[in-house]
Amino acid sequence: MGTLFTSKPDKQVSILLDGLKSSGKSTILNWIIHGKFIEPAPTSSFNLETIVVGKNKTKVSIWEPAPTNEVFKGELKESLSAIIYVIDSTKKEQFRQCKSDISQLLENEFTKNVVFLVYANKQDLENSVDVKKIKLLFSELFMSRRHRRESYEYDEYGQENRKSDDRFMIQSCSAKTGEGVKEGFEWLIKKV
Ligand SMILES: Nc1nc2c(ncn2[C@@H]2O[C@H](COP(=O)(O)OP(=O)(O)OP(=O)(O)O)[C@@H](O)[C@H]2O)c(=O)[nH]1
Ligand SMILES: [Mg+2]
Repeated sequence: MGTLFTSKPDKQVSILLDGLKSSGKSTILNWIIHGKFIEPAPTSSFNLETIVVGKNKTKVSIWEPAPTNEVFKGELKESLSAIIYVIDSTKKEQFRQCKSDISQLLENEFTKNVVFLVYANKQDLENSVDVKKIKLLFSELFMSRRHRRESYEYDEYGQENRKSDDRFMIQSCSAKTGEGVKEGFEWLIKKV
């Protein structure tokens, strides 16, 4: 009887893989699932991949809706544990849109407790914006009072001390070479 249960995953988590068109979402997903570069076709409706990770056999479902598939994103709300948002680091003209998308995601009630990983992708390309600059531009989004809430601790006098928000990370990566993809995903899995 016991052996039947040991093969079952202990925990199940859903991750939303979001970002603007052609930012590299599917290519990153291919690295996470297959461990190598595979050229994807543009996503037309959505991609769903499931893997089991870690000693405690966490079943991870990663959903990549096509950027226009808002209805589908809505359906995910309830069960979401984490969001991965992919930025094309070569397209600085899109950064404003990316920031607005991330803000909108953070404003939702369903994202209150999610872990948030931003991949600054396409860092292998010469015209990519340096990840330090991207961190400067995007970190402020995660400093809202609500998102900071769990990042406060109190000293013995009841004084509030700010801690860095450890449910959020910006990871430099290239889905062409694979650099940084694994590091980011492993961080995320530890947090969910
Ligand atoms: N040089 C380089 N090319 C990349 C990188 N990541 C993705 N690409 C290329 O960018 C193109 C778009 O990648 P996708 O993974 O399909 O992007 P996507 O965000 O899933 O696109 P949609 O599903 O259409 O929204 C492909 O030709 C990839 O090979 C990267 O880090 N470096
Ligand atoms: Mg895609």
